[in-house]
Amino acid sequence: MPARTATRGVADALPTALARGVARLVALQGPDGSWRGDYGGPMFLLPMYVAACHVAGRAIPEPRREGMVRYLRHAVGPDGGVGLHIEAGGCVFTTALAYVALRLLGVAADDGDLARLRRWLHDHGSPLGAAPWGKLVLAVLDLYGYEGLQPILPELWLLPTAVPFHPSRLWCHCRQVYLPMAWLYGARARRPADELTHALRRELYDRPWDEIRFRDHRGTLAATDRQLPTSPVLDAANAVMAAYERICPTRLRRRALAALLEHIDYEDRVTSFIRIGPVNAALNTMVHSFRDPGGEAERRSFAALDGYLFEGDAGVVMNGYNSTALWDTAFAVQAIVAAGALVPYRAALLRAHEYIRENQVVEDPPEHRRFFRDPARGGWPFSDRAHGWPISDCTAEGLKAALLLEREAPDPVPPDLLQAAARLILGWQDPSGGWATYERCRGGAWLERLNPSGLFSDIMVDYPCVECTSACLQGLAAVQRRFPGRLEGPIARATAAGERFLRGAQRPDGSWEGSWGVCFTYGTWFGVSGLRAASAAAGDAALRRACEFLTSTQRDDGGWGEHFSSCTERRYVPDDDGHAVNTAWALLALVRAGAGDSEAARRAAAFLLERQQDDGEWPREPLCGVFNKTTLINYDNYRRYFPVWALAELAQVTAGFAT
Ligand code: LAN
Repeated sequence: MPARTATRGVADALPTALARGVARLVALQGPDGSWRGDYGGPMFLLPMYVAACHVAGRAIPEPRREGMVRYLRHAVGPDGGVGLHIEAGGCVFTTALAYVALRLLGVAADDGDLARLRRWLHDHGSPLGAAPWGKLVLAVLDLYGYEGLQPILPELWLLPTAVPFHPSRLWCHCRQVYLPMAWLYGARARRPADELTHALRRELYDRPWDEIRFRDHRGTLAATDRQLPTSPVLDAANAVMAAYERICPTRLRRRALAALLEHIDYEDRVTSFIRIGPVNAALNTMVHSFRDPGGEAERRSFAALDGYLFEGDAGVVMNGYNSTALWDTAFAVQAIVAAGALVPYRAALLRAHEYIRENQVVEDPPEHRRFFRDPARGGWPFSDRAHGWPISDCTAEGLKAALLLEREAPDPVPPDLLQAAARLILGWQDPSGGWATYERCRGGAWLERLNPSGLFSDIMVDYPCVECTSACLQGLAAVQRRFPGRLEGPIARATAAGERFLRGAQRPDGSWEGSWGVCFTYGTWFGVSGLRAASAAAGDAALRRACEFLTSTQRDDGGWGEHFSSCTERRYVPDDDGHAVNTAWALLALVRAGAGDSEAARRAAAFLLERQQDDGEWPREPLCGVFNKTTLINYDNYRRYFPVWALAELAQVTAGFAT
């Protein structure tokens, strides 16, 4: 019977594939016990770094400068523009910034790539139509007039926190980006123009600089840069703010700018100058350069910015975070342990455990309430302790990985800190039963109508999502197993509410929509895993429907390949080819939903086995990380540990599989 034989074939091949996959993973472990990888993709980051260097008058040393030029050249797409992310078609925001960055990095205006970029820019209406973040960076470089920006009012930070649109209610990434933006805008910070500035003004615009009436272009937005629906609420708010800006008393502005500086300094201090992310890392650096050129804060800023730079195959990129280390390490550990490789790779796993232990946050940020920060003790960030911002799902994955190795480790995470992690997770649960990313959701979804970015969806508040909810449920379940009787009531209540959230988020077709990966395969893996952690039985109707969704989207070759437009269109869009990472998520979901011995699971495994390279990893694929529905980001290690993890969990349930 062919199906039987095939099942045997897959089962027989699993041990070698797993051994190769695990050996490769272990070979890639860093000296500090962590895994980390390329986290590039968004195309606005590197130009912001280059702009910060220019504002500070810092030359970028070779060979780094050359690597950046190489990367920016590589980002020029077939249409001659640079996209919001490396796989997207051109948009004015990133094309204009890439152009300026290349010129600041010393490339001559008559260079072929620059000529193409210029042509693209002029065809799309010049930087006058760039998304607002682009206009701000250009304004700082004196390549755009501040009067052509929609106001970013510093005074909003002086309002009582009870005001429903107070900045403290925003998603922390949005809040921390608009904080230095408000300072730069409020202070009209501008690097003095020089010869290169004058040349750039001529190159960027299709008419003489002196003839441009920037004031008329506040609302100009090129079609390529418009990802959000138009919003009358935002238009009205902009009109009110523009009227205010004309009469704003100087003393009040001065007070507001001082308040912003206090918040900026605080963020710098509690993150060791790393900052929450790459955008405020670059912008806070600019603020320091204007405020105290050559000073200590500027020096520390650049030292920390170095951590965001990553030397990849295509050149030097600026990563979307200071590293992926905690996240990658927690997953790599779980994959290796699932593969049954604890014994042969004990030493590697113990080093990983040490990384996890040493990078748990052990103290709350000082005076955290005054600066709108949550407690952090017991949490894990995406990268490392110095970064200091714990995230709900990173905390849960750190906790799960730490618990997996606890009995092996000579110096495990103290029980008190394991429980602190659980308490932190409990405290972050939203009234909806779900979990958001860094904080509980603090504001209404209506705030999205005030989203000023033009480009990024869902940035205004921290929305509960399937991934974070599932990870938190899994983390809490692991803590409950480890400490029976401890936090029992709170964990049981949180689990029941979390389960309700997940059931409510499942779509009629059985899928879950992901927020941070592409897209329904990712979400469905988390949806299924979360329900299982909340004790849904194998025959549960929600799990059955999830399997139906997965089998209905499986390709003839056994794999799944999901196109990025799943995220923008918010429905499953198949790609032309199958992808190992999507297939791994789907296979993990099938196995956990109780369909490990199905034909679908066997065919998924056959797909993965077939695609594995001799070196044990899987080939590079289209990017499969995403944020704010619009921007792709590279999780380079996903193709190394997710297929291993999926095959390992399949091996555990495959009947007759001999270890
Ligand atoms: C990240 C990186 C990690 C990621 C996970 C932990 C993987 C996810 O499960 C939850 C969301 C989170 C924390 C996340 C959110 C958005 C981030 C911070 C990023 C994708 C890295 C860069 C991105 C950030 C928003 C980029 C700056 C752009 C803005 C629109 C502010």
